[in-house]
Amino acid sequence: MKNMHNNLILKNLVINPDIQSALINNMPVVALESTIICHGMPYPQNIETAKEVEKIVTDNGAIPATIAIINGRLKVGLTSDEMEYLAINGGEIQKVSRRDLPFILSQEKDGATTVAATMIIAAMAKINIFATGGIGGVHRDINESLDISADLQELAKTNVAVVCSGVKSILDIPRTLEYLETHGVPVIGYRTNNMPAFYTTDSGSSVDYNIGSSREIAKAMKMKWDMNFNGGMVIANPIPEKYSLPAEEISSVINLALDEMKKRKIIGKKTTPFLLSKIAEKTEGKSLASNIQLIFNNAALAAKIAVSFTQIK
Ligand code: PSU
Ligand code: MN
Repeated sequence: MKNMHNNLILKNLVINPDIQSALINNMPVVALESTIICHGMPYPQNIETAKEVEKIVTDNGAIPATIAIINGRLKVGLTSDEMEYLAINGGEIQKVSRRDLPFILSQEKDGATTVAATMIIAAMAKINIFATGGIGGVHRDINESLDISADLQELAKTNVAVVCSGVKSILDIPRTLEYLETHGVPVIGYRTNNMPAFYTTDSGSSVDYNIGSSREIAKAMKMKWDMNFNGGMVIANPIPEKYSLPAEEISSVINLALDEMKKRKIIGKKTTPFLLSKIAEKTEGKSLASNIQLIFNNAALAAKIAVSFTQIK
């Protein structure tokens, strides 16, 4: 079994040579996801953002590794043609989480990887830091839908730390935090006690630990994994104040989007992309501009943590 697994990984995992050599030489690498490109933002902002994010990671001393599935191959590091292809074909590309991976591979399809799937592939490549915008979570209608993102389960078992701007208030933030606690996933606030809510800096809930430096975060990651505790960490990095949106405005827009989702009976993996695009539409692009800025901010922090992690490893 073990050999089969290794062969499968060798055959299907394609790591860009620069990234591979960086990993072998203990140089810092930051994983980046592709659902955000295909289903999180419209074209051309998606490609512009994806390229700028890679540049920001580089400027902050780490090597970017955008992850996606192309022709059934798990790609760690995309060519600019591949990135352009994903960005242009956005909605046509399947959104891939843990449950989908075997099918996309066996059918040699393309896939946009969620936080969960990106963590899995990053861990296969031995990358342990990942930057994104927001993670999935417990949905507000949990009692009816039982909708809990597979991202949370992945954080419970896969050893990748995820830098994000918290969880959007399309989700039930207190319940998302309870779920993470149950599964032993710590939530670190970067220079804040407040759990950020994506477009705003304070969701009203608290983080578990307020840590002020990339080095201290890297030390906690190392300690967790040295203790053989499986699973990731959430590093919640609040949106820079000047790009945050007024809390009342965004909350009323989110309520409208949630009502519309109910009316249209949108469920399952369509839920998150639907809500994201409705919010962008209803804020006339203001939410998109904030979304882009917070990802930039997360990419920079993830790169700094990756650098610190290689220094103490
Ligand atoms: N939240 C965002 N933007 C996103 C996503 C979440 O603010 O683009 C994407 C991420 O890829 C995340 C996925 O992993 O949605 C979660 O989807 P679901 O809720 O279906 O698990
Ligand atoms: Mn879901």
